Amino acid sequence: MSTDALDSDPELDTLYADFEANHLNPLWTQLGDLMPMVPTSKAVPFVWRWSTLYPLAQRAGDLVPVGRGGERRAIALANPGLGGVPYVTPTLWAAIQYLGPKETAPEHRHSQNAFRFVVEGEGVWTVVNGDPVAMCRGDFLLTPGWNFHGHHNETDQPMAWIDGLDIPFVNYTDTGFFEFGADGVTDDSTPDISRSERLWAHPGLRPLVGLDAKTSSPIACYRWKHTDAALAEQLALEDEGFAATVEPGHAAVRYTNPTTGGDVMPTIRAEFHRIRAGSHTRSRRDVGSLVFQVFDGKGRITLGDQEHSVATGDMIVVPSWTTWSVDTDDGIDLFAFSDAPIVERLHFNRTHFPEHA
Ligand code: GTQ
Ligand code: FE2
Repeated sequence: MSTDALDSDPELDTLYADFEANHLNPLWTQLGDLMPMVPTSKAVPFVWRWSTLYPLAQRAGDLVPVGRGGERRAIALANPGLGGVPYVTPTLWAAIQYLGPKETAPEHRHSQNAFRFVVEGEGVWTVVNGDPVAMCRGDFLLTPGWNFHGHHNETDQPMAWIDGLDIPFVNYTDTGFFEFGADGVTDDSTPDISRSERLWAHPGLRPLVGLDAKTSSPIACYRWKHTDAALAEQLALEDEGFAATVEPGHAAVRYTNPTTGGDVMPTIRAEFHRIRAGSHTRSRRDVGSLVFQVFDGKGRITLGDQEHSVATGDMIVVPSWTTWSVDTDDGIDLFAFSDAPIVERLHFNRTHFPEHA
């Protein structure tokens, strides 16, 4: 049926008006928007510079107190395509969080799953269910849903880090709960290693008190020395002629839940990629959205048909089905997180490798 021939039919106009009056909406006038041929995100590819993010967080630190009610001095990356909502993609939240000298962000818990990644600085402990966890450069920390957590800065220096959460997904699905906890933190001690790590973070060794499969990883913090060593060894093995890298000059690891071997949390995947000087990644696009933070080094990331030079701290969003690749003259370390666990669990995952490059 062609709809064009019916365009100036007054009876049809009345039908559409009656649809509207009765809260009905026809498929045929909007099929392309409702069911596009390929994922067509409203989110756009975009880069936030650390040199922009950090000074703005610092100014917030000077002007805005942190405490009960507002809860966190966190400033969300708002994707320019999403109409001003504080979402980096339709499913993911990314923010820079800043805590001044001796400041405390009070305890609370929520359904939303959260992680922290530290690109520079130290001196903050995040207390997760009463377990103080030191935050240091290169560390990847978890706060899975419904765990009480608060943050406190023990030092005379401010500290900033990035947060990733599934806030947009939880809002879209109306699945979120939230509770306030202690006004301070329940344990203000400052151990180098958390109890969670002492129990769980020994390679390939599982405590017999924890043989049940857990929804989220029980490892509160994945320390930089382990991530760095894993990547360095992949590249060293490649040099020695052994198959260890995902592609030439590209070492990569995924953070996993040791009780399942799967992703660290039900909604968020996290990985770390190291690309050797003079190497590049193969162009690809995937269903689901992806965010990078440059941890070290510099390079270029191509997003669709646009190339961006990026350096330490910069954050990059790759919306669903956007072709991307990275190349570097000097070598680059990239932290990455995505909504892949949601996409894969629902069997919507697809990957496409465009020919060329
Ligand atoms: O640190 O608990 O960026 O609850 C957003 C929500 C951080 C946090 C965010 C949060 C937190
Ligand atoms: Fe929180």
